[in-house]
Amino acid sequence: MTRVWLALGSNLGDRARYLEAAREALPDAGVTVLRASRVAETEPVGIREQPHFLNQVLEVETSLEPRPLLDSLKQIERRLGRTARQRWGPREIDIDILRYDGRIVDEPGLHIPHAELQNRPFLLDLLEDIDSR
Ligand code: PH2
Ligand code: MG
Ligand code: MG
Repeated sequence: MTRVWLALGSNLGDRARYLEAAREALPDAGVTVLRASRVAETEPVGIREQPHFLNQVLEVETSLEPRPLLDSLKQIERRLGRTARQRWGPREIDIDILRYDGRIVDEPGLHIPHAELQNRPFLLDLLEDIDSR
């Protein structure tokens, strides 16, 4: 089992419900949620003209390797009805891998630690928040 940190994000539709649905879908994908941060409303980064996000960070445990984990997370996004495809644009639900144990992965479409982690203070904030849980 490996300790992994995920970020959930939503800025379309019933944002809180999308985060909840993502949390509920993880166990069937072989991902156990150990701790969840608070849910934060955050200003959009990258493309600023879009609705505010709800973001949350999860500490999870899984036996999936990074690539199969990524595939499973994308499958959950699709199943929950993610339609938006624009890079950094609005989306119903986004599930990103922030950290995978201490592993560094740099492959097409898969960068761990998450490439934007240091540019999104709210993610660092939520990672810290988890430790108070
Ligand atoms: N995700 C993005 C682009 N911009 N901004 C905030 N506040 N939160 C996000 O999760 C986010 C974003 C692309 O994944
Ligand atoms: Mg993202
Ligand atoms: Mg993503």
